[in-house]
Amino acid sequence: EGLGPQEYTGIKIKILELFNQDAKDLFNQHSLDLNQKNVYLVAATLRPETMYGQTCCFVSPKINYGVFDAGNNNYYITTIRAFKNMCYQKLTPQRGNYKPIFTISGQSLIGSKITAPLAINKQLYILPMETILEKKGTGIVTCVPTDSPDDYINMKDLKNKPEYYNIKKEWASPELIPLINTPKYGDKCAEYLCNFFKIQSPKDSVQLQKAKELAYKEGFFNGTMIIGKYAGEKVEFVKAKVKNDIVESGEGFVYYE
Ligand code: A2H
Repeated sequence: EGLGPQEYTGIKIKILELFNQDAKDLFNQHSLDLNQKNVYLVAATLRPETMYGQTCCFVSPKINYGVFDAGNNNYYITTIRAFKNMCYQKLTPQRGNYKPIFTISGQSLIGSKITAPLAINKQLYILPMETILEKKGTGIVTCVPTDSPDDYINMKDLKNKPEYYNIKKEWASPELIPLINTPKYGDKCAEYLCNFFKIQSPKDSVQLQKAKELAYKEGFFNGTMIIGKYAGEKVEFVKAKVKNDIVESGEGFVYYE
C-alpha cells in the first residue's frame, strides 16, 4: 500500500427486498419502505471496470453497519467509520454529521435481493464474507469472481457449504461472466490463479496475496475488455472511463481514505 490516500469508487447497490425478519422489523420501525426510499449498500472497489461481472455483494456477518440518511430520499449502508470519512468529503448532506438512523448486523442483511450498477446479472443477493476487514473501505465488498481471487474463493466456499453458512445454494450460483481477457491467465483470471496456487479456502491468505498481485498486474497492464461499452479496449485505459460513467450516472462516487 502506498503512502498517499487510497482512492476508492463507492458503488451504490440497491436493496430490492429484505430476506431476514429482524431486518424487516428494523426497517419497518424506522419507516424505511423499500418501495418509497432508495436504500443502497455502498461497496468500495479499486476495479470499477469489473462491475459488469458482479455476482453478489458481500457483507461481514460480524460487522454492525450504520444505516444513514444520504439526502434526496437516498440511504446508505456502510460502516460508521466510512460514512464519517464521506461526510468530510462533501458526499453526505451535512459535514460532521455521521450519526446513523439505526445500526444493523451484516448477518441480518444476508439473503436480501439487490441490483448493482452495470452488472449483467440483474438480480443478485447479499452474501457473507468472513474475511472483510472493518477498517478498510466501507466494510462492503462487491463480488467479481472472474477477476478477484478473494471473491472467487469465497463464492466457491459458499457454494460448497451452503448449510455451514446458512444460505440457499441458489443465492451463490449466478453465472460467471468473463469480462477481461489476459494473455497469461485467460478470461477468468481469478479462477486460473486460485487453481495455480492451489488455494482451498478464503483463509489461505499468503497464497491469496500472491494470486491477487498477479491478477492485478496482468489484468491492469495486459488485459483487454471483452464486454460492455469499451469491449476491445485495454483495461489500463478503460478503468477511468468506467469510473467516470458510474459517477456521471449517479450510481457511485469517488472517495478517499
Ligand atoms: B476490489 P485495498 Cl475484480 N475487506 O473490488 C476486505 N477486502 C475489501 C474491503 C474490506 N473491508 N473493502 C474492499 N475490499 C476489496 C473488485 C476487485 C477488487 C477485483 C479484483 C481485486 C480487488 C471486486 N471485488 O481487490 O487493500 C475490494 O475488492 C484486490 C485487493 O484497499 C477492493 O477492490 O487495496 C479492494 O479489496 C481494496 O483493497
